[in-house]
Amino acid sequence: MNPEPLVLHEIDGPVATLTLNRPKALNALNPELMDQLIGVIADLDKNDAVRCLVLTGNARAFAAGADIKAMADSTPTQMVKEQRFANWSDVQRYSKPIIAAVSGFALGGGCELAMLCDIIIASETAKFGQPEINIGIIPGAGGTQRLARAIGPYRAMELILTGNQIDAQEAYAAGLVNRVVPVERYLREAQELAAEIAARPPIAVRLAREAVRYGADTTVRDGLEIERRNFYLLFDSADQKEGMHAFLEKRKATFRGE
Ligand code: DAK
Repeated sequence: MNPEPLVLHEIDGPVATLTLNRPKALNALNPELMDQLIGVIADLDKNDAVRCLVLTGNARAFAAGADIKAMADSTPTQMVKEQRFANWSDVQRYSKPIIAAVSGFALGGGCELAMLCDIIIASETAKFGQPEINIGIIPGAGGTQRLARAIGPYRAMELILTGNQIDAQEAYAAGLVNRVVPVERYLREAQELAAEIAARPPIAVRLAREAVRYGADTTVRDGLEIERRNFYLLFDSADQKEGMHAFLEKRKATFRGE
């Protein structure tokens, strides 16, 4: 019998929900789980019917970080040979937006995984932090960079040097999360937002996302260049013609992703 998948997924219309499934280990992110996660994202990317993804854990934990047991006795040579962690950035590589629906712990690699997503919806019980310092390491999947860009270098520095956690409201005030909702609602809220995005023209969604993402990593000047090119490119899409003519004809547009 096959073991239970470490990442479950279900598709509801244009929205796919991916659930990290190691609840007993607070969804600690071991290499097998990350391989499965990237595999599911890559498969869904090829499915044109799916337009937006939601990534979640459970009420107690989104993910409490990379699996400490799996790396405690590792050597640098082993990590190089196995290309350990090399696939983490693939979470961002594919074309569809991903909304993180976070409840409970999002720590270390768990916080970094949430930050690899495009939007973060938090339950009131969510806790974010980069506690790596407490186990003798530093963040390795973007914590020192993405967190500093999201909440500012001073607040990020405090979190990274102390390893302390912040709650959902603090994360919201700092700009790390989009919305904070009651724990009964966080997943539904993310799925509803995903359905809203999924109703938009997919190629425009894709190129808008790409422009925002590239822009976050480059100069304003280069970012503006990418924005302008992507803008021009959209005039080759049927959805642009449909969107603008539907507006002029005072009717609702039907987007086909072409
Ligand atoms: N790894 C492995 N197991 C974990 C875990 C983790 N990160 N977090 C929790 N668990 C396991 C616990 O060992 C425990 O297992 P059993 O003892 O029951 O077998 C079970 O989950 C429940 O945890 P606790 O008993 O500790 O539950 P509590 O409610 O008392 O505490 C806690 C919850 C979240 C405060 C605590 O579990 C905790 O402090 N966990 C560790 C948090 C942490 O230090 N996270 C950072 C890990 S380092 C990179 C990519 C990523 C990374 C690095 C590089 N590259 C791309 C290069 C990421 C690194 C990290 O995330």
